[in-house]
Amino acid sequence: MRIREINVTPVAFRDPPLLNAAGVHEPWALRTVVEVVTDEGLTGLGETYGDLDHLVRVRAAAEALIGHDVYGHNAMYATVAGLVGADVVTDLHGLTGTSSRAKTVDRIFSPFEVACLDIRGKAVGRPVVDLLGGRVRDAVPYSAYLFYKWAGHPGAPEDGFGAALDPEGVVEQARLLIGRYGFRSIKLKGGVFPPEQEVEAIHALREAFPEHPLRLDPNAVWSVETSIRVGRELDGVLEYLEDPAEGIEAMARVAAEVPMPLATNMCVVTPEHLPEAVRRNAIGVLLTDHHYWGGLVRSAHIATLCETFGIELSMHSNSHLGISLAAMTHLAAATPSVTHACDTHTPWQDGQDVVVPSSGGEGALRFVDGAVPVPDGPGLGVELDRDALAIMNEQYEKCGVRSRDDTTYMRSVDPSFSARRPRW
Ligand code: GKR
Ligand code: MG
Repeated sequence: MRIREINVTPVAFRDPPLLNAAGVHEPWALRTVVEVVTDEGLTGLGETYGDLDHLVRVRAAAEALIGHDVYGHNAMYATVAGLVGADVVTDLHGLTGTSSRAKTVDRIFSPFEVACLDIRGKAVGRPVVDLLGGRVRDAVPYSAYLFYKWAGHPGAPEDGFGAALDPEGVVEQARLLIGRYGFRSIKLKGGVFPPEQEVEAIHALREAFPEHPLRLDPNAVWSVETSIRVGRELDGVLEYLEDPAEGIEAMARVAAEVPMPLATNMCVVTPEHLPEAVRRNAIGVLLTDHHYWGGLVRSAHIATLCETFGIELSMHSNSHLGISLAAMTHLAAATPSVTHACDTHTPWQDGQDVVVPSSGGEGALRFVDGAVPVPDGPGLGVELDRDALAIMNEQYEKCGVRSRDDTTYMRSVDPSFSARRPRW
């Protein structure tokens, strides 16, 4: 079955002012929707970043992949790799680690691989999880992903989530998300306020939610010394500490001195990083992410490798829509070593989406007790909502944002803001 056509559509959707170490989310988040159409009339979906330099490369890859066999992932990967030179895609927010040629190839290849798996599942009438080895769980647990945030974007009305700028606000936000989705783990995005204030918020969460595993992620804005101090202070409180310091060497120094495992989606972001991270014992948990680990199959291979070296798995997310949530859910459902609840930004999209479930109406992509039941329809189990896609594409055309840049947006509000690392 060969690829006849590929539609690449950039979209924009509303995003609340979520604070992080790089600045603050802009009012519009970007994604790119990839739709692969075969000569037999089957279609498959993929979702990836919407930043302009990435979009340009995805479009070039889409052209180059016409005519490929949807079962020939190795040939497709080689074609994509052949398009990428020494210049690499960087993320302006800098929260997903360093860029490299390998990571760039993996990022571009990923949505096409997911779309072809969607097609292959539809062709045989089986969900994608079955193409990845079959399910080891029926539902994938996600964590309540908390962010410090303003009540609304400057100059705009308050959004429905309210402000969260102190421990009380953070606990309130946790109650809201847990009340709506039933999450059973909590992650706080840190690196926004001095570490003492974030430690205070974690203690407040522990008091309010004594049974929920907790994580804190300051996106590498702490020095090694600060990371060790905070790690020791939170002994017995955190399930894991995510990216406290920058780079494998610094993480290894912290890991040797703190009681909890360190997790990362910043210092180990391509297979090239694994040997050194293993040799130095830098991490206990890898937050995998099929969007930059080269799709679902390559992510599953990395998971097996991690298992060999005793590294547990969780899953990383950026602002995303339902195609990504479906793909993440199929992957996590087929991966035994994903033993920690995965991250998702879904609650922050507040119902905006480009897909509807294709199987069982309400049955797919719903959160039940904080977990998404694995869609059991063929392929990813989601269908494109063409009206929603057209609206979001129009939003993209009009919104003016072309690449995510949390720092510049933050500086437009607070000119003294600095995203330097380490900050504390
Ligand atoms: O959405 O602001 C955000 C997050 O900070 C995201 O960009 C990170 O990449 O979720 C991510 C993380 O765990 O570091
Ligand atoms: Mg992280």
